[in-house]
Amino acid sequence: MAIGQKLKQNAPGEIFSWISQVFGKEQAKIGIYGPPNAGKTTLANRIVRDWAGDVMGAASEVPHETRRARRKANIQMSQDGKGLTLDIVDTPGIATKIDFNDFVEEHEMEENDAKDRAKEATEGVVEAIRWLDDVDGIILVMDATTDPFNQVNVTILGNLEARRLPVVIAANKIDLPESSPATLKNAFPQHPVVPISAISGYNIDQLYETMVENFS
Ligand SMILES: Nc1nc2c(ncn2[C@@H]2O[C@H](COP(=O)(O)OP(=O)(O)OP(=O)(O)O)[C@@H](O)[C@H]2O)c(=O)[nH]1
Ligand SMILES: [Mg+2]
Repeated sequence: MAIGQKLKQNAPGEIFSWISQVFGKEQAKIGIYGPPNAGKTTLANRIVRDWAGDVMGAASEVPHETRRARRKANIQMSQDGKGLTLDIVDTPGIATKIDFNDFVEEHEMEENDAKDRAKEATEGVVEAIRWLDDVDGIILVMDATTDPFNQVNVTILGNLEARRLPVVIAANKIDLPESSPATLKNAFPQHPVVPISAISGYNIDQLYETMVENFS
């Protein structure tokens, strides 16, 4: 089909995305999802630093550090001559139970701070789920030292499969001796699983390659 013909058939909003595809600069809005503390923000920071020299947000060993979704637009990624322009959305950790007592007992927080954090974390879960309506693909970050068949992973994956959203699973924290990326690969053979260490950057190029392959 001639270019003029194609342009005439499309609404103006679609033209940019079509031109982008023709010239190999695809555009995708990618949500980084997963349970609290899996390393989502650490990974988002690495992607944003590697490709835009910027930072996304604070990472912390206390769960529910990210309680509002954060977005960085126009991250230009290229791998093996293929280009992809990403909007990255770092989402709050999705949990099935949020109890302020856990912050008091396990992280020595003041009761009022813990209650505020629990309330914001609950709102964060709702916000993360809402963002599913507005993304083109997902990086699902799992902690490779924990059981992959937890309720959060299984629920998120079920939701993504129903929406037919492409997903890449990042099996994170493989720098830790107790990690088992093979367990994650065996658990989810229907999806690409890339073992990484977001903190050290180990195998991160493999993740970028898999992102370009699956999200282009
Ligand atoms: N050993 C190791 N620790 C990691 C790695 N990635 C992240 N962490 C640590 O795990 C903790 C949680 O990291 P975050 O990036 O805040 O995790 P998150 O998924 O964004 O957490 P929430 O925002 O609370 O949902 C921090 O202490 C990080 O330093 C990794 O690859 N290896
Ligand atoms: Mg976070």
